[in-house]
Amino acid sequence: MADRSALITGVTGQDGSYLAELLVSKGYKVYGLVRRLSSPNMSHLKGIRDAIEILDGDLMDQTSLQQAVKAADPTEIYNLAAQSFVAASFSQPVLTGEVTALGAVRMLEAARAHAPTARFYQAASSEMFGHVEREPQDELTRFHPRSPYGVAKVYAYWACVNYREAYGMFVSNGILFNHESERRGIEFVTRKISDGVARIVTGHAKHLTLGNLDARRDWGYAPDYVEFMWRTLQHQVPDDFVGATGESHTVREFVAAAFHEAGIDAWEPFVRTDDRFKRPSEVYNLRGDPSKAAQRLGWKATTRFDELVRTMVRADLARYGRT
Ligand code: F7E
Repeated sequence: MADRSALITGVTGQDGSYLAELLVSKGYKVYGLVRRLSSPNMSHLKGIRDAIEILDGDLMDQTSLQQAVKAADPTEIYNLAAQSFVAASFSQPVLTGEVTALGAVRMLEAARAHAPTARFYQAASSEMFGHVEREPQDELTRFHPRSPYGVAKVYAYWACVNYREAYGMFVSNGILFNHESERRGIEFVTRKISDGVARIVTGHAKHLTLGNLDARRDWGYAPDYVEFMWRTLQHQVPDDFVGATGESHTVREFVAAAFHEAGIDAWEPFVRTDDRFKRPSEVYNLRGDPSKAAQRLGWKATTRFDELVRTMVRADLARYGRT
């Protein structure tokens, strides 16, 4: 039996699937918590489906979480599951609070009852900084969330700090800035752009319709960030760390780079904007300072912006049959 085992919530998503691959490659016994759906979506796990064990459970349901933690008896827990789409959190604020905020507390409670010595990673988010007071943002920057999602992540963040202080549990927050990949959900802006460019170039669409093109984000590559998560739990003591590239770009720059990668420099005629894709309160500017993670965890984002855009556009072009 493997002496290291991990339970991952959100294992079917972008981060969960990359993390599961990383931990399997390191010899962990990996358990993935999966919410029952009438049409299960395990596509990101296809390469490792036989190497991991799936457990049924839902962050809304305390009993299922307790049973999952008991069954896995993990040495590490990664809480990656959430209602993670910021735009949807405005139309479903209560659900977002239930899953993203209270779901984390339910996982902490399950861990406290059944695996109190397990190391616990919480997927905190740069959305907690929201209306930023200074740039770049680090572990000491004040939180000012701008969406129900950001508010829920702040609640979960402080719940984790509280379980560390109150019960002495090994609980760490990874405050990750945006991280993308060819596995990113199609509703997030980077993937919407890479997919949209591929559709236009292959004749499947005429336009790409977006919201605020001036928003700035610190975009990294998701496989780098699951390495960050693992390193966070290998640190001697539980602590909170920012994970970021330290570089920011506008949505407009992402659009230009993506069209350029597909051979189009005059991209403006192909892009429209619509208020439908704008948010009631926007986060305009995010750029992280990953110095603490560099010093204490020896972590650095290796994939830069141009390479990220290239990887995503090429993957979507290939999906539409263009190599
Ligand atoms: O938006 C703007 C939008 O939805 C990025 C999640 O993983 O990262 C992600 O949150 C920016 C925003 O990600 C469209 O207004 C313009 O300013 O890709 P996004 P996000 O909201 O930054 C953080 C770290 C998380 O924790 C979250 O879970 O792009 N934008 N036009 C658009 N965004 C979308 N989705 N669609 C548009 O058409």
